[in-house]
Amino acid sequence: MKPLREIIDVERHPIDDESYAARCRGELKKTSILVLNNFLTKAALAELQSEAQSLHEKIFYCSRKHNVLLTEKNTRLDDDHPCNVEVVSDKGCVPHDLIPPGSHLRTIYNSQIFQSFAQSVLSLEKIHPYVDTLSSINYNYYEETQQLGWHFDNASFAITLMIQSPASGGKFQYVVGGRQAAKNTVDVQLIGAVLQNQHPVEELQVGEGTLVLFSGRDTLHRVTPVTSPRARVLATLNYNLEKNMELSENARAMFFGRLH
Ligand SMILES: O=C(O)CCC(=O)C(=O)O
Ligand SMILES: [Fe+2]
Repeated sequence: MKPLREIIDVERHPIDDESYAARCRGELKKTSILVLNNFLTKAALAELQSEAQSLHEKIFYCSRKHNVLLTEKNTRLDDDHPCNVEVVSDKGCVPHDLIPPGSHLRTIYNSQIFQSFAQSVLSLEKIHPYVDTLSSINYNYYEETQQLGWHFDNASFAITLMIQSPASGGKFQYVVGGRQAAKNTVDVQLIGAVLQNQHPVEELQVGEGTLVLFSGRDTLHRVTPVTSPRARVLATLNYNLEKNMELSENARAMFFGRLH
């Protein structure tokens, strides 16, 4: 196993330095999204790219329709209400138990330094791994035509690492201000306008090796369809605010095709 300093470019991103973490926290507060370019070293990125390739035959693909809140249809509202409108998501996933034991993703995920950095940036006391065997670290694969429809996450924050960018399409788009989950409020008008392509959206050009951290529960976001044969491959590092959490059985069945 390589040490963390050979996996993360710590000269560019001194994550063990509290003043650097404070700067990142400020950026996240200001823009709702933190983008750290060239977070991975060149060597680690190349190794993760080949690891992702080697797992290709293990990918479980799922395709589904869902509304922006990822909830059952609200029968008290019309079918064309912005919170009931269905969009399509289709992507592939390799779950945690298939990530090789020596993977750099595990080194990052388990690192106290990385976890402390994430906690500091997110202003959280402590973050915890999932206790089920599938959900903590995932590779996500978006092949040509695949996409993620507009949604708010169930988890309050998301940490992703871009492993392979597609040649075209597969853009991460987002709109700030659509929901305040803590207050149980949504901006129906804004969601409706976004769904009808009548609202400007932010678009991120995410290069390979970039770490993105954002408040997915309160930020409407999507991934546009990949339009190149080169797939979009992204690793997600998934933590919880509470200890001993499992991803729901429904979600595991849907995303991984199995429960264990
Ligand atoms: O692929 C991405 O960049 C975002 C993934 C995402 O939004 C999700 O898995 O909920
Ligand atoms: Fe999401």
